Amino acid sequence: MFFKPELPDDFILGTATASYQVEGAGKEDGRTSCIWDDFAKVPGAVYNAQDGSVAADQYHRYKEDISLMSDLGFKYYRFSVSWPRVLPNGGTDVNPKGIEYYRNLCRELHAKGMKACCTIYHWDMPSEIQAQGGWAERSTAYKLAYLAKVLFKELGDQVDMWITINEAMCITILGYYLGVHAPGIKDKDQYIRSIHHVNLAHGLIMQEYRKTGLKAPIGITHNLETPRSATSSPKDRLACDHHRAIRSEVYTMPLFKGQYPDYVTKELGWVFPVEDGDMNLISQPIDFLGINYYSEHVLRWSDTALFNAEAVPRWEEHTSGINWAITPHGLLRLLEWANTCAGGKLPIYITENGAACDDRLVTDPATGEKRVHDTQRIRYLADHLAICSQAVREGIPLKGYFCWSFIDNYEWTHGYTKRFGIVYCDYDTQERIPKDSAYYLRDVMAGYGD
Ligand code: PNW
Repeated sequence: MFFKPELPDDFILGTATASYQVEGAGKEDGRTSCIWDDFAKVPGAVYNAQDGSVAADQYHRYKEDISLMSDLGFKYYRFSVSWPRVLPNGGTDVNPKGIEYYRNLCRELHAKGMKACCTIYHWDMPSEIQAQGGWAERSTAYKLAYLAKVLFKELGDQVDMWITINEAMCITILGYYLGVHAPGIKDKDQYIRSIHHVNLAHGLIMQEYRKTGLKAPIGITHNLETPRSATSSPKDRLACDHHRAIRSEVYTMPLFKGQYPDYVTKELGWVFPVEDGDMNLISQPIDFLGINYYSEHVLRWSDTALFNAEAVPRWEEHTSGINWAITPHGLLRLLEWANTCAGGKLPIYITENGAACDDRLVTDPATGEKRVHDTQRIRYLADHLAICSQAVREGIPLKGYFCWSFIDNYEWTHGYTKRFGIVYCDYDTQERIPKDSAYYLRDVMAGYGD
């Protein structure tokens, strides 16, 4: 038994994917390799060395996918652009086939009465740009801004909503400090530099965009973390504050205040490679803030743990696929915090939320239909949508929600073993099978869902 989420009539419900995770066609029509193609080849980096060369084959099946989205009732599709498909080898020559693909995708969405939400950077950096230093180098920010300029020119008449960059935290911490995501670097100096260069890239893209006079809203998506303290002790609370400064505020404070957090610059003594004018570029007004949310951390102080914060045992149910705690109320706390940071008036979208579950494909004995009864995911989505309606009631300018993901896809280091889709992908046949959660969202979008 679920409650129907009470959402305003103009509240957007969409669904999301990212280029490397769904497109496939890794070597087709001029696309060259990206850092995830390379990382997948590093022994032990990715489950079974799986890569995105085929994935859910959306490059060839976008019409079928959009038709399914539209049948379910979605009005928005969030996708991302593959940098090496549009600019092979990370150069400056535009690949017409790459542009054609994204124009066709947008046209197909519009033909179905849907809107296109385009993320410019969702992690698939051309290998050549990494070879020149990747995000540790300032020049990379200018190279991404060049890609953005190309996209504004070539797709500006088609895209209804732009997102500059997806999850700076994952790009920097996972990619350059912990080394668990591409490019697999573990280097504190490169990590600190990468933070500033990703922030700068966002600012440069914003500057390019405002020059074009295009009117579609543009924003950035962060996976912000506001951990909850395990106890009420000041020390444990401090550990959470520190964690939040490192995981969230090194991105949000430059964006909203034009400065880096004191804890990081003064107490930790990190020196960001800031040049004159950078902070003004980074803090230009945006049209909305995108937030990706999966789970809330609970932390306590530790003298020995990284940044003095360590996780504690949890009581909540965990998702069956990836073992992340299910914490819908954490989303409300996060929205309240983010809304305060953003000044209280900036539209906010949840640009990703969803669950990896242990999905089983079954055949319905009565009808012979293939089905996936993903009850846990339905509950997860329903509980988070209920929080969205509560946030709206509290006056938070939350304008929409994109579920992650439309279809099962390449889950980075986990390869194809983790399924986040509301649509099941049979990777042997590329058959799409809507899971029960897809029918649940269909009912919500039709005005029911209870
Ligand atoms: C986000 N972590 O990634 C991404 O935006 C998606 O591409 C991804 O599929 C989705 O969340 C689900 O994971 C993350 O290890 C990947 O903390 C890893 C982490 C967080 C977010």
